Amino acid sequence: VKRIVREFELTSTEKQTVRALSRQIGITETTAGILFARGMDTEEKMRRFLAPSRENFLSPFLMKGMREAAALIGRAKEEEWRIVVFGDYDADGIGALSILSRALRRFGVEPYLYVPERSDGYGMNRNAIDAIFDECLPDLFITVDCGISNAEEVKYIQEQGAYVIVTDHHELPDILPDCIVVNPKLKDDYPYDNLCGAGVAFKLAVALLGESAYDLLDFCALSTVADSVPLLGENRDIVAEGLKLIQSKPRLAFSALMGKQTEITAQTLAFTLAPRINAAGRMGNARAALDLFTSEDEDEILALAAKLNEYNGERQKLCDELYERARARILAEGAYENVVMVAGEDWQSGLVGIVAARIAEEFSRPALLFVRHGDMLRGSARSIESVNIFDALKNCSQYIEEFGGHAQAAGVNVRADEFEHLKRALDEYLAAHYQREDFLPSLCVSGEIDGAFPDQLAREINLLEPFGVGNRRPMFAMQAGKLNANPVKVASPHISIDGGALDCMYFWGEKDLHLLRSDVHKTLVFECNVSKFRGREYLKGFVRAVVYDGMSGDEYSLDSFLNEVLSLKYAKTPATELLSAEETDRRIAQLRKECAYGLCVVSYQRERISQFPSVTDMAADLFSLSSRSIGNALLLSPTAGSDLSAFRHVIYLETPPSYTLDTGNAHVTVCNEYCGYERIRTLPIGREDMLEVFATLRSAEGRLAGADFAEVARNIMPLGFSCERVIFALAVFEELGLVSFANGQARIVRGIKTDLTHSVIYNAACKLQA
Ligand SMILES: [Mn+2]
Repeated sequence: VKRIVREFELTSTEKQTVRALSRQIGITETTAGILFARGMDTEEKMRRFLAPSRENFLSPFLMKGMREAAALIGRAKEEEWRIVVFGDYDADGIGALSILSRALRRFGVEPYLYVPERSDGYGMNRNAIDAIFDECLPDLFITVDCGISNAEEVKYIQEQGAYVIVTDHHELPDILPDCIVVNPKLKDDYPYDNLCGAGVAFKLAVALLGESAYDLLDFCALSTVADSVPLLGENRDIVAEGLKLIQSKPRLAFSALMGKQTEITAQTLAFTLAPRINAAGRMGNARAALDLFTSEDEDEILALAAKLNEYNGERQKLCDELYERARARILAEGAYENVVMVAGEDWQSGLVGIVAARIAEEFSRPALLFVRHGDMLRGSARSIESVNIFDALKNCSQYIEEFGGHAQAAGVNVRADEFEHLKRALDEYLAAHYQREDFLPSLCVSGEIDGAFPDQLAREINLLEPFGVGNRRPMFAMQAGKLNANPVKVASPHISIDGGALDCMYFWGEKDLHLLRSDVHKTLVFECNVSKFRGREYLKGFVRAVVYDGMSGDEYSLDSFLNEVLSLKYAKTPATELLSAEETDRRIAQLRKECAYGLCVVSYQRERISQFPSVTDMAADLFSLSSRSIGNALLLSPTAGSDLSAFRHVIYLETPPSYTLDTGNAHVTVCNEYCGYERIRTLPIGREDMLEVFATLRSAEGRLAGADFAEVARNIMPLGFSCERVIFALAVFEELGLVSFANGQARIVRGIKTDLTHSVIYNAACKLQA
């Protein structure tokens, strides 16, 4: 079950403030509310946010150490020192290297650039320093996007007679390097702490060159988005200005990476450009990305961009494989704790972070993926928004050799023999410090829309761009009943929803098609976009999720009956344990008390639930599970063939019409006191009964329209049969080839000779009636 949470709830005083601000600025109250919730609580802050600009840039000299750094570089130029810039292998580090190297060259010094590869580890290390001294005997080391934790290495460099300037943005360790340090997180007059490494390098570039360094903002924008720092404050100004630059005249390196994409937004930076730059480092060739961004040779740029595209394709493929392998192992080992932890022998260490993020989202819990190196496990932790994994690790540090990172992501090294201890400790810590709701997959909405989507609001949303961390594109909720939903074309997994208040697209919405079309009450969670076509503006919704309210129960009875009938086609017989209602109820209560994961309760009738006190407080999913998290779930009227194989317990509240669900190795329990197919059991299905329906259907040909058999039955209600009879007959006749169903229309196929006993559904139904 997915949870809908509101981005903000305003008190009545806040509402008044927001209303006043919305009038002063001339924006809708909804937009003003969103801005208010994101920290813009005065007119000035709101106006500044709505018009991001270089005018808002802060002076680099407010940053501690900046003047000294610029002065030392000035001296280095005078005295013709050899300078090394030492960076990092990710898109932030590469961007920072590109910015500072270009700025230095323009300033009049030619730097030697060093980018470590992932296998060397993050930050400075002695091997790299030795190699650099061997190669060019530098007089000045400048770090970008790293160095703040390298007090020892800095000392080591100084001992060899070179100066060091550390520029970084990471959290300050207890012991700072004893050299010139530029880091916005230092206590200084610089009011904004959230620049990325490239942002700090950009500030140094401005300190050296003044505003002529602004043509490097494209690199800075890319790194800012890639490093997942919040897109508020100065970062927002940087990204907005960088995007303008890329939109007006993209650098060849950028346009080559973008391929056919012409529209560029913060999303393009995040999902097209940054992954390609990062792919180079992940595939063990960060140097290629650096060369791409520092080269002036057109042919070389095109060749390197092609190479990065190739790396990215390879990276995607390897990630998909690693994900499948990790997921298979997780399911085999069972994911029943508040944390998902798994280790592999030959997994690629450059990819485990990406896959951990995917696993964390799918299972809606923090995920830690490790690669084994001898007795050590080196891994990446990724968390869900509501859980601070860094604090959790800190509290379990007695089982950890080494870790570092922040609330959402961390690197972790543990001894192999501490793996289980760490897992248990994390599980217990998370259970003690978080609520159950924190682990439910949630959707954050900024407002509720009923009726048409306001045009002004839609246009204002565009003013909130660029979107990213800390400033998400707002999602809205809309209540809906039965919807006109169809695949965009035959066999497409994408769904379009027409009519109603707003035309919507739902990518990969196939799984919810049944729910969308049925009468039950549900909530659509969607984003709204304005696009221009031939001078006209069009509003379109993009559905991100459909959430069944878990309550309404009587309107889907025909859809549910159709599911029951269709399930007869695929009967299996798993080993089951039969229990009385009382025993079933006790079992469920016990399992739920023991663990929040791994139990799926299945019922074919909503009304049944009131007979089991152990489940009445559970929110239900209808037709199919809305999440893959394996949290304890209640599933109503499951679609035939639904995959429940990840659960360890599946409990039916009634004898099901057939065992059609994929329960894998789960322990299957059935309450045999109730019947889950009462309607099939009492349906008139004698030969004569069936022929009667068939004759009538034949005479009604041309009127047999509907999205599925349940809807066809509803549409021809006046024919004098119950809908259940029509649904059952259509399903049987279709199986026998007497009815074909396509494009929302059932047709009678003539000239077929067959017999009812050739229908699996029919035979199964007869058996249920016997
Ligand atoms: Mn960084």
